[in-house]
Amino acid sequence: MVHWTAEEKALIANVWSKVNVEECGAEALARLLIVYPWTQRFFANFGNLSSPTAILGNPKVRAHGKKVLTSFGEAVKNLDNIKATFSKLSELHCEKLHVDPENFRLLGDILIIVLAAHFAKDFTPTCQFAWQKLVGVVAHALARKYH
Ligand code: HNI
Repeated sequence: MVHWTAEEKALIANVWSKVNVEECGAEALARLLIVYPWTQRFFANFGNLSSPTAILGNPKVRAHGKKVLTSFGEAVKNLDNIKATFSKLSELHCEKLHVDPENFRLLGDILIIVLAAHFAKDFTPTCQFAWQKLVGVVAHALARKYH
């Protein structure tokens, strides 16, 4: 099981307490779809994704980004129990949606970039280390049903 130091927990909690899940979630999902365009194929029913402007202004992308980051927040609240927390979601993404687990890693890295941009002062290398570890554990937990 992953071990979290008290410092890592504090660094994660501090940044999370400042996160606006609607704004950051929308930005993270939009960036994923723009930077890694093949991820668009999972969202064929989201309407117009034909350009960065269209993606950034797409209300379905916004709403889904918020949903995803809100769900990510469950990991923040359950750092010592992430696998169980995402067990059902892993089933959904693996068995129903067939999302390639590599995409969980890509979204994690995108989230790091969004947080670094929004919270530059707080996002020290040590803080990034803790977050990098967190997005890795989340990606692993979501991919679990593939193993
Ligand atoms: Ni994901 C639906 C959480 C990464 C593709 N996803 C969800 C839902 C949650 C969620 C919550 C809604 C479930 C429900 O309706 O019961 N997704 C998460 C989390 C991460 C993540 C916490 C990573 C941190 N999802 C990804 C990635 C992709 C992805 C990387 C594809 C690139 N997710 C989907 C798709 C759906 C989805 C597709 C269904 C969308 C819809 O409503 O049609």
